[in-house]
Amino acid sequence: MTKLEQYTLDLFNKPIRECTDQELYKVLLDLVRDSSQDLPTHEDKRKLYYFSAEFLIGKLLSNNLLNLGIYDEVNDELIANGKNIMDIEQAEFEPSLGNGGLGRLAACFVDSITTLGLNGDGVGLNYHFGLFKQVFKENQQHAIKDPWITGDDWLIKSSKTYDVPFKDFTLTSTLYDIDVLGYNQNKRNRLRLFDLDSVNADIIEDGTIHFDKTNILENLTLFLYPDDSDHEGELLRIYQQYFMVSNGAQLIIDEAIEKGSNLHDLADYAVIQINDTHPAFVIPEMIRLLTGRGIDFDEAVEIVQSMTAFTNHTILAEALEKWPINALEDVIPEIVEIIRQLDARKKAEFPGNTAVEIIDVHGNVHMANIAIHYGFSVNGVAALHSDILKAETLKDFYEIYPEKFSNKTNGITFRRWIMDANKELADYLDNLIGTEWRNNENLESLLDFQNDIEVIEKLRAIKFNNKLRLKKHLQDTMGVEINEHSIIDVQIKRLHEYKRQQMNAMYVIYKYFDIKAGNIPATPITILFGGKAANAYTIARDIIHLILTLSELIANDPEVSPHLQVVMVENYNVAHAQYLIPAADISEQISLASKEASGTGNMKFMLNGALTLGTMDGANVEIHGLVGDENIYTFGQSSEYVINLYNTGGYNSNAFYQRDTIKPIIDFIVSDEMLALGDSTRLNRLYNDIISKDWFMALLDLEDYIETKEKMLAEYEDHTAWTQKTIVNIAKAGFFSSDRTINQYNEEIWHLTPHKN
Ligand code: 7GP
Repeated sequence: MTKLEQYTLDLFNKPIRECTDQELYKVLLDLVRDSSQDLPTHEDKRKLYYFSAEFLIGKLLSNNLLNLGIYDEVNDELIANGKNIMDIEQAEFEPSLGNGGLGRLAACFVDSITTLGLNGDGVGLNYHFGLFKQVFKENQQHAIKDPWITGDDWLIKSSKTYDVPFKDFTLTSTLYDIDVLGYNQNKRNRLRLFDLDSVNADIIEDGTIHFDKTNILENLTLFLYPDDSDHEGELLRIYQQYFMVSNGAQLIIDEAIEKGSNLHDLADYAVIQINDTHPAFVIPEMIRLLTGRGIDFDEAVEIVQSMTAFTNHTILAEALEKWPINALEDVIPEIVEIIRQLDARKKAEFPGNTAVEIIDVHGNVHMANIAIHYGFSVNGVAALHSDILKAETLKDFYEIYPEKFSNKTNGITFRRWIMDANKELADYLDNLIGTEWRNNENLESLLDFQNDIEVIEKLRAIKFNNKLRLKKHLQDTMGVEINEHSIIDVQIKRLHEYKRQQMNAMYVIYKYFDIKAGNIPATPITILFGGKAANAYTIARDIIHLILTLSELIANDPEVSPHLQVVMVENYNVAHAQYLIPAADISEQISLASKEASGTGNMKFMLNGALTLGTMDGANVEIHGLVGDENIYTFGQSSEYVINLYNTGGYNSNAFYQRDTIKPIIDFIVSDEMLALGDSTRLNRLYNDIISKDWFMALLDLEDYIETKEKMLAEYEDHTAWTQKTIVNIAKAGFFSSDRTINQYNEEIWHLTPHKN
């Protein structure tokens, strides 16, 4: 009897063939969890703790089967019994423990850390509802709760628990672990997610989510990043951050002592990577814990400094966290005391240098500044971003500590983003270039096939199959019908003005006019959007409304709809991405230059044979460098130009709006046709914002964007030449493996010894 048969029988007392997908999901969950638990965790002295408020891990079933090396075996057996993993995996709820790029990066990183045989755990929080679930009603985004903890999930309750002291009470944590498996690795790591036992899901939903944010005892781990636009939300976030780091720091000390540390040598046992500023309180917290255990303050500062490294993920001012010191006083007064001391030291060391002070004259505590002064490493996430940090955002720090700064260009795990998401392509690559790429991510020998007609045809066929797969997925999940013979153009990412979904929507209007004028595209075009807007971010929700309204308008227009379709995928998440990316022809990476720190979707599309339509921003710059001008479509003003425009205040959107090429497009947003379908307040607000502010300069690049996209669509018609470009993109994607990124972190920052199997 096979293992699968045995498990099925034990759980449901019937053969595989007679089980429902839901039942088989439980069987496989048990089987995989048991197999994972059989793998030992690392025992080495030195360990990495990757602290992150987010881990956007996605569904784990097929990924874990893949990493255990039993995917094919299990799937063959299921197929022989009339079942398959794809259907079974529908029963799994996706943990929504992240907002976007930063959280997904953390998920790719823990996969690579384990795959490379490094001793490293993720440390975070176990949010009960994660991020909200997005639903569309009347062409608007509504937010509802997204329960994912069902009992049939990957959480394993541990016996570890810690006390976390706040001003008015002490909270006792519960720790849940999720096993992190590496690809063909015989040791596992873990995600350590701290939680409370007392969570009370008493919430009100009326299109948005309300709950008692002051009831910390019951609500601390209820949601990820609750709206912090009010004071109570702000306090809740401080509670969450401190709860996360205090637990994490206590765990580090515990584990180090177990391995023989005397705490003076703690930095030999542990290195902490803090994923943006959310975990930056770990620095004062670790100092508090060490001094509480008899180490003097100076030495504690030195120890913590030598074991803490910081990554910055954005230059957007609103994301560089600063907390009013009064708010901190209300929650964690002991930590404020330590922060004051840390601040005083730096004020004495750098008198008058207000740009680098931790507590500013308004009484705000700058979290990044704590991390930079009191850590040993600061890195950006793509070459351009790291340069901007040095030259602009963190210039004053760079002058003081040039040796701390480095770049670590982001990466993506190939296990999820090709082996799992695009099996057909992965298997075909095995045939062409052998299976070694699965271990070393080197795909360059694919270039030998650039002129091979058979290969070109096969790659086109795979793309078509992925379009069919996407079509079925959208039918099943949204009841939407797309044309599998169309060009698939995809923009999926959080909704933000700097990412410029509004510019893509402006293109849609341009194309709508063009088709109305009788210019029928040679191949129909499907433009897919996906992404959530923070519920308090009004303009972003207005942009969603614009896209959904355009989608409806075009769908209702028989003249245009056979040639152009616009779909906004509801509740975009990792699972949707795994269908969308392999099916895409065009990868929209159109942020305003200088604003997208890196992007990682851009890498996933490239790896799956889509061509980038992008600005010279973030990692697009490195993609351009690797594939060459002929194999990418770039447009728009440079980051230097844009930074200068901001510095001089020289951008005037209204001057662009007045152009004959632009005015009709923008006016259409508030046309009678649109107002008949859409909400006048939302559309007018957006229109007025664009013509008077346009803070992220969509109009600056609009003409160039339209022209470049048109050129791209025209060139798609030469299918051979297009596919040859996709071959170059796939072949050059190896650089963007997160294994490469993690090797760099390890060699230059963490210094752990890799275990080879
Ligand atoms: C994102 C950046 O916007 C994106 O460009 C980058 O690829 C990603 O991090 C991973 O480095 N930032 C966030 O998701 C975020 O929340 C605020 O930043 C702290």
